[in-house]
Amino acid sequence: MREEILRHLIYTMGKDAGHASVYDWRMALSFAIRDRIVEPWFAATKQTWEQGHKRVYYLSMEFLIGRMLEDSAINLGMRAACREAIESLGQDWRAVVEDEPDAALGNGGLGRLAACYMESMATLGCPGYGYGIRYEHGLFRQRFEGGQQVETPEDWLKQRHPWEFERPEAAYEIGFKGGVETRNGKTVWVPAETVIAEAFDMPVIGWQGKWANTLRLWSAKPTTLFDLARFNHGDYTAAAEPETLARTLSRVLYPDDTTYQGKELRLKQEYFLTGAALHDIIRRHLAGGYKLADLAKHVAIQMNDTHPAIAGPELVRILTDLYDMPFDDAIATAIECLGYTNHTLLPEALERWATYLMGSVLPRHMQIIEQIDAWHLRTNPSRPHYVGIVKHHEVRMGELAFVTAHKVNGVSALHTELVKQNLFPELHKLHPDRIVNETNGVTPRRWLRMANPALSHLISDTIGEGWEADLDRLRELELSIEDKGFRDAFAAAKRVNKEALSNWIAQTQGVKVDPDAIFDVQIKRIHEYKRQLLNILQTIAQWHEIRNDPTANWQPRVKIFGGKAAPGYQAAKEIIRLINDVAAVVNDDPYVDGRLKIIYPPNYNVSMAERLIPASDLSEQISTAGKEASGTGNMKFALNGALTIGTLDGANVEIREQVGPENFFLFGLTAQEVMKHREDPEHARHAILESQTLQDVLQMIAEGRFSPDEPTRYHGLVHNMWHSDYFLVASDFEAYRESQAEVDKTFAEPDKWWRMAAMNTARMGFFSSDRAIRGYMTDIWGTESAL
Ligand code: DL6
Repeated sequence: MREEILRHLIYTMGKDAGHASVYDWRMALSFAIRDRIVEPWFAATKQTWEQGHKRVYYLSMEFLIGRMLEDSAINLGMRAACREAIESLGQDWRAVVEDEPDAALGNGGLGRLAACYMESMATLGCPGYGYGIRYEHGLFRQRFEGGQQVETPEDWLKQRHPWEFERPEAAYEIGFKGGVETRNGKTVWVPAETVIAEAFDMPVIGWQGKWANTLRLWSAKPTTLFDLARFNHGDYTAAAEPETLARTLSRVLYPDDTTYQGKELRLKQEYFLTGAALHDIIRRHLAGGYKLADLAKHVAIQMNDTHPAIAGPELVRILTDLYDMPFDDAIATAIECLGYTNHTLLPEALERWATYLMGSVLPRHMQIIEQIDAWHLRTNPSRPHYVGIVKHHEVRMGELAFVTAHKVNGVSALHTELVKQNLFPELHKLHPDRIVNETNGVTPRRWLRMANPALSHLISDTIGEGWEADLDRLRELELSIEDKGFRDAFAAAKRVNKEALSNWIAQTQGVKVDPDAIFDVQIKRIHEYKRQLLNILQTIAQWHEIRNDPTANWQPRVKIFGGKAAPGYQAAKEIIRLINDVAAVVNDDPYVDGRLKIIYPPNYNVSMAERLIPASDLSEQISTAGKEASGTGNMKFALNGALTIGTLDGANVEIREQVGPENFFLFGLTAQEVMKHREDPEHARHAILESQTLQDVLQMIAEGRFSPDEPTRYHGLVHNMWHSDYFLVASDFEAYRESQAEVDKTFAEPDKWWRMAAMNTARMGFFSSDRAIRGYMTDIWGTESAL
């Protein structure tokens, strides 16, 4: 490795060791690692061609991959060798690893799931491609100014990206707008605008380097580079217009995962990805010498949420308009190929496009959508009149995805039931075998082996090697849990991580925290349904109690928050500000004397999660029941030995079943109770009147205790708590507080706590993304491992 790093430093980076920066060393190391990936990558691609394996195509607007260097080294079994080599060259391993910017090509859970699934597909030898967009700017960077979120553009591509290969030969023309004509009896879409989608490939290497797949990201380029006539007339800005317009398509990731905005650019991005992917899929299929009638034998296409749901109409268009397949055969082929994963029930997140917009941006697709809708009604005459793809001048993308897919899946057992009962009840009745459940999973390679070396070593020392690819084996740890030596070692591993995190907090946030305190962590997007507000209200209550009785034996706590709010989401931004305002008061309060600290490091991202999760004692999964489709952070925490305080929501339900109810702090209303509660328009007022503590907390906020410079700052928030409180913060407040008291009590009994924590790690095998991908392979894709 040392030689290879030096070779790349000199011949790829053009630097000598005496003048190289950390960046140069990181690049040289990355290229040296990448070299080792290329061979298994070629071999896997070759085998897939030669043996005619069915390929899976995972279409997603988001792939939140984070950093690649250490992850790749681990999967190749080369972390130690890389570290040794780079240190022998006088470089600091962590500094080199941490020099890599996060590839933040996603908002949150949906995008991170796509990244975990790519890694698991490679680990399991499931031949496949991920298709996404190579956003020039990923999710915005977050700063705090006066406690308020400020967004600045993210620019991960400012530096060279060593993990990708540009493929100028893999480029497709993608059209928009224009009209539909009939020429020689054939329907022809004549677009008015075109751009080029150019491929950039990243190899995705599986565990132990046995298989590698491709993540193919599309970048937009203009069809006409330059308007020379305008340039010659001196109109330089206008001359560059075609280029600027085209590049806009892959310029930025939409920074909102919970509200659908109906923006033309977003629809264009969705079609840009989907159109390019489908052309590529068909080209590869035909190049393999197969017939289009056999497409579904060789191709499975997964739509990650409705964002690529234009895939159904696009595939029908390609098959009918370009290859003359009759409509009925085309729709049957499309359905056989396509699967649709639903990731949310939130009505505001369900995509619906105005028919005028769809008809103007994709006129031929609009016709085909209507044709599919009519075909579906014709073949399902009992379909109620209010059900359908096109209703009230809108195209409902959920219904479109449902109708054009042979399987529709939810992402946790509870969520899948709610998809059946509440989201698509009528379509479910018509197609009772279509909806299936595939509970989410996370890759243990990144989220345990890489992020938590201390615990990983303990696991390997206890049960031997190999658990990374067979996570159910963690159950073997249960045999050691009665052993005090093992529990001490488990606690010691956590302590190492907590010390490292405390040092990082001191360096970056300038706050000293006690590593013996409970590290209580809520990291995720800021949203009302995720209820960071409930957490901070309980924190205020705790602060108030400490102040009232400063000499009591309080269990020290560090409350850690992390997460971004969508730039236009005012209510979420107000919660961020409140957390920061409360932190400013609590952290400096001499009465508290360090027993309660609130830390909110800005710009939460994948690499921050890798730092925080292994050091956490308590995982906050406190969404209003029925709102969180699954969650995946909840899995990462429990796997790393944090105990969960949570509601019966999303995958929390299954986590609790797996780890045992005695190893989980449950509180709050169930999804059914939530619906019942909402029937009472006064639910918030009643709940507040029943809790003196909550009244006191709201009173303090309203009086400006945390915003002395502007006492009225949170009047709106407090008013909303009394009079609306859609997410039932007040109704769950007392139950949450009691559960938090139980956490304190349990933490004070280390023997009990570490038994519970170790039990969590031991019983989380089910949540490996390998199990999830195996489920997709059998239930949805009909594919087998090529290994
Ligand atoms: O399935 C991945 C992830 C789930 O774990 C989260 O519970 C869910 O909120 C998220 N969904 C989305 C889509 N839009 N919204 N909201 O990001 O998917």
